[in-house]
Amino acid sequence: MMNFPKDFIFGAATAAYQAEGAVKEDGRGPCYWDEYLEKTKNFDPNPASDFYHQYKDDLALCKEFGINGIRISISWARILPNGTGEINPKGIEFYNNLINECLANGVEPFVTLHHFDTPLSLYHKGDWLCEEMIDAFEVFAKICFENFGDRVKKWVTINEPWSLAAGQYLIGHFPPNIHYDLGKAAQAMHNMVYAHARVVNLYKSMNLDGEIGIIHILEPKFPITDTPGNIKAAKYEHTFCNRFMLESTINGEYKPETLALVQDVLAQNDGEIVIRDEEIAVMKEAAQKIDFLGINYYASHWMEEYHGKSQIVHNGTGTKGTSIYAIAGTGKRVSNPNVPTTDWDWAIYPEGLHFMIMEIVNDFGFKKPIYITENGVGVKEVLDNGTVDDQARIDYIRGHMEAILKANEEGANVKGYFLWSLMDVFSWTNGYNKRYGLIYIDFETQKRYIKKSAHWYKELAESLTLK
Ligand code: BGP
Repeated sequence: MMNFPKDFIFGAATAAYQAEGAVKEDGRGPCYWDEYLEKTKNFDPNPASDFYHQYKDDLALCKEFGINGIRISISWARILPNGTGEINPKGIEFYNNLINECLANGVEPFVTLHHFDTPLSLYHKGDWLCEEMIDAFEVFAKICFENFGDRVKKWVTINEPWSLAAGQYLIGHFPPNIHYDLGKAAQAMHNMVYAHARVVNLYKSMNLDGEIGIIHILEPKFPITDTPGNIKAAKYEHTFCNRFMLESTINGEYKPETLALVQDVLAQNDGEIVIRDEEIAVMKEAAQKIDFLGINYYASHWMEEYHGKSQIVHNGTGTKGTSIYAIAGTGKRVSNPNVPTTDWDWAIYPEGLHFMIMEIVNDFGFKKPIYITENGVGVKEVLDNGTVDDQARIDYIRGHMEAILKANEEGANVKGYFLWSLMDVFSWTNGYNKRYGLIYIDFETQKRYIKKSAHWYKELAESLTLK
């Protein structure tokens, strides 16, 4: 039996594009996913979970089920339809109402400014690879702070720089669908952390009464067996995906050995990265000023040495065993026969979350609060008698909660957990059959149904005890 601190946040997460729908309503401008999905017809992101219209009901459910925190993100294109320029008053009105509704229900909003949804005009100018984007992001952030900063006390600058950069320039399943361009991926990652830093410094200069941080996806990499080649592959992946981001955020600069390793990977992939001294100065200032770190954790990876060309096959259908991920200059992800996986080949390994938290606490000496801002399991589910018996989700959450409580006992300061996701939502590259929610959505009727896990979560939140 383990106890949670009294003020622990039992939260659930959403993101604007994945939950709201209403992509053409009330003056919202386009984001790049709209253009891409209209063209490819892969999935229809509209009305997603219809959160734009049903947020009041969803927040009432949060209250009913003991959920005292919610991650929402602000759709940049709802506030600034062209990415820059004129403000859309209807966008401001929507988020004012949404934030007020959160507070009225006793649900603390953790608000993300960028969750994968760059406005179309800025995307076409180069997205995170162009300076104009970074300047525009700062302007957008200021508008949000000015309009919502009196009530929002927890801000997140950017969600998962690594996943976004990898999706756009390495895996290629996010627009602009570029494959194996590690140079662009690394540059975008660095630019995002620099943009984050500018926004942290801006926020702190505004003397608002709140806290600000960034969210990183952190998936540890372990050698599949302890051969020197496998150990090196794990170290390379871990450094490129995790350390590169953690050092830039927590220390405000890259260690020489980290930079050397990243440069080595880039050299083997005809890529390069530009990091300016003035950017590092801004990042160092922000590193002192950030209030918390958000960790998204879903899976761990086991690595094998690899000397071939880069090759990635994304399992977007839930057909178990179809993923391939091998990168020239780093290594290949392989499955660990002792660790269960989801239908999407994501290894279920709570120890990996504990491992990453402790690395941050012990290696980085990070003693500020940590929030687990996403964690959850994607499952194919069907409604049965008005509910879903999602025992697998309960087991998944319990395992990860145990890992968190163990980390806290060992000196970490994890202050909250946000299940991905509050309700079933649109999944960027998987559509609608990969369900994560505590609340089941019938996407035809948009009716909500309570899953078994929601009842379990309520009991946990109310008792503060993990039995
Ligand atoms: C994270 C994203 C979320 C969400 C989640 C699940 O990386 O921040 O937006 O999508 O992963 O991923 P997926 O929907 O691909 O299963």
